[in-house]
Amino acid sequence: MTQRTLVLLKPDTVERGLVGEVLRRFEAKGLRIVAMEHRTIDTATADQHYAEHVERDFYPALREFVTSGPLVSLVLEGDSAVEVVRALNGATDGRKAAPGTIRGDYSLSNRENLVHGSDSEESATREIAIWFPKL
Ligand code: 3AN
Repeated sequence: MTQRTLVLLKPDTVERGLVGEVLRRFEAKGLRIVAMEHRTIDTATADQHYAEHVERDFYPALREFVTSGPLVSLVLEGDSAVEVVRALNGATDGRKAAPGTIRGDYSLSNRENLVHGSDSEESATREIAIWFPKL
């Protein structure tokens, strides 16, 4: 089942020079990049993207972080792309994520956890419309 999913390489990935390494993993898995952009987002875009988390106690710090510098947004396409990207990303908390996953290998935080991947096909559709309205 070919799917598309929205991926963010968050500001920590860019800051740490890990964009190439993270993209390499997605591409090596067989996922295809169908759109990609390097940009710094404003708080309105962050609130839209994280609409389900805006009221959570951790959100102010998360918003501060995702707007703190450039990130890379992209759309990946492939068989079961939503689930496959989440498996490659690993658990939300980098301290608990399994070795071999992106977060498990490179993150020691549950906020600065390098990557975002849509959590369902519905979320992917919603998020792709926010980040790449022309797709
Ligand atoms: P995931 O990105 O693994 O789908 P979500 O959707 O539960 O995780 O959370 C969205 C983002 O919010 C995470 N990527 C992480 O940056 C941040 N986050 C989630 N839970 C916490 C927490 N308890 N403390 C700080 N940041 C969190």
